[in-house]
Amino acid sequence: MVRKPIKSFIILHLLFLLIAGTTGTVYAQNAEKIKLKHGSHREGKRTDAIMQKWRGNGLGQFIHWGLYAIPGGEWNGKQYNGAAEWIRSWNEMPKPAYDSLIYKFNPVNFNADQWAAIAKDMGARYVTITTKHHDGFCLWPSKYTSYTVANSPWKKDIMKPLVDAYDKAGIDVILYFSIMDWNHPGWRYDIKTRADSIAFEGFKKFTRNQLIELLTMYPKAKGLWFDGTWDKSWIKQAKFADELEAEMRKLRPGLIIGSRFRADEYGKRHFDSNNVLMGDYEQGWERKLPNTIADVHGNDWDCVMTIPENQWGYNKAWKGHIKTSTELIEMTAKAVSLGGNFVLNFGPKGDGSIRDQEKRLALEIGDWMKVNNEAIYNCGYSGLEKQDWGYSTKKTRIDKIYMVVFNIPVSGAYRVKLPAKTAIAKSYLLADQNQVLKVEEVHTNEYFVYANPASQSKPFVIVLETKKKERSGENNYDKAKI
Ligand code: FHN
Repeated sequence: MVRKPIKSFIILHLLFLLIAGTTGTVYAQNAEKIKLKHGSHREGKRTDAIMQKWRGNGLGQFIHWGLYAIPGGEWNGKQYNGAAEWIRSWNEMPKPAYDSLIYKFNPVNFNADQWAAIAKDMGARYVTITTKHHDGFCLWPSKYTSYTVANSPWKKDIMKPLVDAYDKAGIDVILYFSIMDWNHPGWRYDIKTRADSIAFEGFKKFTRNQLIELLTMYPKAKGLWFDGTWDKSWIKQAKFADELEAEMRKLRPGLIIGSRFRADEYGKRHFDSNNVLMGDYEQGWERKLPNTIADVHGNDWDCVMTIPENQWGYNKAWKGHIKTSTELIEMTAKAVSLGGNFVLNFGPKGDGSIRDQEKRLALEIGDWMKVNNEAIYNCGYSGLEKQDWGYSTKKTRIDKIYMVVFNIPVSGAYRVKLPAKTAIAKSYLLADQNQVLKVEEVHTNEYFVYANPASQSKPFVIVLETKKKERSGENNYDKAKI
């Protein structure tokens, strides 16, 4: 009788310590937080429908297209290995020669519907297109500079047909925009003198005008993908960039902006001085993927990837390692398994056509996606321990786990460790749901799923339908231990 109140007291006391401990930590963390005017304005992921759609896209396409596609990495008969879209910055390339490429921009084979069809067949659900790369050449007829398509032999807007064609194909468009602009007289790497400061003020107005112009001209675009924001000059513009971001978001509610746009007042980029992500998703995964879920800190993210080693714009000579479709599919599966999207870059030629190798890869990826996209679209981190056979993904709010298999175990037995209180209800091949697979529980919550390895030459997907585990379910191994 006397022991009951004591027990309750202890429980209450423990509960108090627990709550006090937790909130204590929160207060401590808050106390340590730096007061920021221009840091992140949100903690945690966006929850609106537009962002949820973006999150579930899984696979995207990147397009780098501009004047650099005309030389394609070659100048004066010599092929250079650097990234083709950077050719203007090379010593060998005289700047006036590059800038006058505008008079050669006449992509007679450009067909926006064909580009969109290639992306659609590949299974891309969004596309990020360079409206303006570092060279400053605009693929839309901006009224704020003469360095645009309007003054090329082509004369016509490139962005409008692209936005319309991709949108018609059901592919969301994101506008790539380089803040760094080698063509604008006011742009500076750094601001060291009063003259720099005056020049850069003009450049800031120009940048703001162009961004508002883009959002106004292409209202179907879902977001902006910023680049060239690493220079000291831009990093010093925390207030301006923060206000501009707010202005753009007000103009276009739901607009998606990654973490590469602005720095906080201490010059911190991507993550502010309190380590909170700035923008709607992490944009730091360029030509690399995270390895574990811990690497992405609970944020949305996408990975942009080149097919060759480091060429974004069209380079006539693709040297070094060129990725295979299987590698690219594996990167897609890995990205989705870690809660991100995978965005594959294409660099169309100067005449507007897409190189054959890119078309072939897109087709191969598309063939795979047609059978297996259920494991990619609207999927994310499964919570399962990584196994050597490949990557697992999971649909949100549905009890299905997808095992995307890249390495077939010689035994034909695929190890799966499920969370506590979860069991496998049924397992089958995604490509052939009639092939129900044998499942064996070998330890508590640890299973072997058996699939016939001989018939598969491409990556394939095993589906696990899961259910709540019934209490009585002991397995042979556990019995042996008793
Ligand atoms: O310098 C650019 C590069 O040319 C390319 O556009 C990539 C794409 O993510 N971004 C920059 C490098 O980070």
